[in-house]
Amino acid sequence: MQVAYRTEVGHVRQRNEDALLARPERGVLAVADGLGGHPAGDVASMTAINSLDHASLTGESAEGDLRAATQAAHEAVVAAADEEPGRAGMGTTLVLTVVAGSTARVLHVGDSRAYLLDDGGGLRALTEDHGVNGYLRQALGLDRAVEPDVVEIECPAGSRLLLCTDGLTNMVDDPAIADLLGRGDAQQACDALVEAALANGGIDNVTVIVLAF
Ligand SMILES: [Mn+2]
Repeated sequence: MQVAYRTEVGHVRQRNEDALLARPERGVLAVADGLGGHPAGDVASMTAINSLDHASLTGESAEGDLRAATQAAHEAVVAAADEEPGRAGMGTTLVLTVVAGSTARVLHVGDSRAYLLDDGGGLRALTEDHGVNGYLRQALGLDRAVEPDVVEIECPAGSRLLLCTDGLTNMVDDPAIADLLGRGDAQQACDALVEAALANGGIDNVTVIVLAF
């Protein structure tokens, strides 16, 4: 498995409120998007990512382990929000995957997404948005229960798994994502996706992780 990742602030935003976790040696990868319009989105996404990094997840982690780690990350964001008045209401999306061999479990909360590109070029969405950024039905850190969706998928040789924030999907449509995700090696595909988001306006932070099987 080959892994590439990249995050960019884009052309408009002052800060990058996206964060990512890349522990390919453990088979653990994630992206998080601090909520636009909320204070301290960068603190929220980084707090969630740091919590997940310390959750002892591996590629073998079961669905219950992913849910428990996500609940802990949610509680960490809530606790961080309580530390300073300026952080009230902060939150973050999450897409988390653990990979062992050709099997991946994907968990998500919010409107960051995962896609699988098969070796024939077919693109399949693995996530269904929980609302849109700023109007999310659920996100880590908000004052409501978090009920992540979890799927388990097979990633055959030649397939590619994409994790990304809405800074990609609001700028690049699915047919273009399918085309760019299949290009070159994992790093070339990752760069092509990020550069397309920037070329199309780059109005939001953009974060992309590509896993090539
Ligand atoms: Mn975003």
